[in-house]
Amino acid sequence: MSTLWHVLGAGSLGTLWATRLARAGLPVRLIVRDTERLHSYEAAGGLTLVEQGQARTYAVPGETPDNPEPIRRLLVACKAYDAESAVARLAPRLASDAELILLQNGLGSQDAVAAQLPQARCISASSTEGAFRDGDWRVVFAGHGYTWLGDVAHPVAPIWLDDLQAAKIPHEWSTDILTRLWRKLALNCAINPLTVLHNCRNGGLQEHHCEVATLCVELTELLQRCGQPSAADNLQQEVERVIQATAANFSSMYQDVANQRRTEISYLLGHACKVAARHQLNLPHLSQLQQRLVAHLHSLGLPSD
Ligand code: NAD
Ligand code: KPL
Repeated sequence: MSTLWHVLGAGSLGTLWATRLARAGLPVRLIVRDTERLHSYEAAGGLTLVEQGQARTYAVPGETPDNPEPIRRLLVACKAYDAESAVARLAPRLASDAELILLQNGLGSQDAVAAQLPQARCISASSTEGAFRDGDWRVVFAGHGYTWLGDVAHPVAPIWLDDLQAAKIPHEWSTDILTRLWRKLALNCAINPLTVLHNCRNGGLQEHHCEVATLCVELTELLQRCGQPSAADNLQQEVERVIQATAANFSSMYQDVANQRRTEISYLLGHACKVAARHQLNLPHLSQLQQRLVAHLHSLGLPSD
C-alpha cells in the first residue's frame, strides 16, 4: 500500500501534481487553507486539469490543516513566501519519518522550512514544467518540462520516485540540486526583473543585450564566490539561449506583476543580493536592479518582499 501523498496548496503546481498522482491510482489528499475553502472545493467536485484542450476532474479528497491524521509525505506547493508559515501549521501532524518535497522556485524558503523541522527529510525540487490557473480549482498544463529532485543533506534517492514514474511526472534524482537551484535563480535574476522594468516579453531583452551581459558577469562572480562554480559555467550564453527560446513568453515575474500578484523577489534577486552582502561582494548592477525593482513594485502598490 502506497504512502498517502498530502498536497499543500491547490494552485498551479499543486493541482498539476495532485491530479497526475490521482490519475495513476495513488492515494492523494489536498490540504486547503480553511473550512470555507474546503466547502468551496467540495462544491466544485474536485480538481480539474486541462491538458491539450481536454478538461478532466479528479475527485481528490480535501481537508484543512486541522485534520488530526498524521502526515508522512507532504508536497509543499505554495509560493516561496508562504511555504514556511504553511508548513508550520502542519508541524504537529508530521510523523517522525515525514518527508517533504519543496516545489518552491528560488532559494531561501527551503532552508527556512528545513530549519523548523530538523527531524524531517526535506527534498528540494527545481521544475521546468508550466501550469496556470484559469479558474478556481482548475489548472491548465501549459508547458511540458522536467523536475529535478534532490536532498542537500542525503544523496540517496527515495523509494517513492516510483510513484512519480507511475504518475508520468518526468523527473530525475539530482545529487547537485543546490547547483540546479542556483543556476535557475541566476537565470531568473538576469531575465525576470528586466522584463518587468522594460515592460517586455523575454525576447524584448535582445534589445538590452549590454544590460543582460553586465548582470551575467556579476551573477557569475556571485556563483563562484558562494561555492557554486558549475552553476556559473557559460551563464551568459545560457541566458541568451533562454531569451531566444522563450522570446514570445512573458516571464513569471512579469505575469505576477501584470496580474497584481505578489512576486517571489525575496527568493530570487533579493536572495542573490543578500548572499552577495554576506560574502562582502560588491555587485553594483545587481543591487541597483533590486532597488529599481523594489521602487517599481512600490509604485504599483505591490509588496516588495
Ligand atoms: P500558485 O499561487 O498557483 O499556488 C499556490 C497555492 O498555495 C495557492 O492556491 C494558495 O492559496 C496556496 N496556499 C498558500 N498558503 C497556503 C496555506 N497556508 N494553506 C493552504 N494553501 C496555501 O503557485 P504556483 O504557480 O503553483 O507556484 C508554486 C511554486 O512553484 C512557486 O514557488 C513557483 O515559483 C514554483 N513554480 C511554478 C511553476 C508554474 O508553472 N506555475 C513552474 C515552476 C515553478
Ligand atoms: O523561469 C523563467 C521564468 O519566467 O520564471 C524563465 C522562462 C527561465 C525566465 O527567467
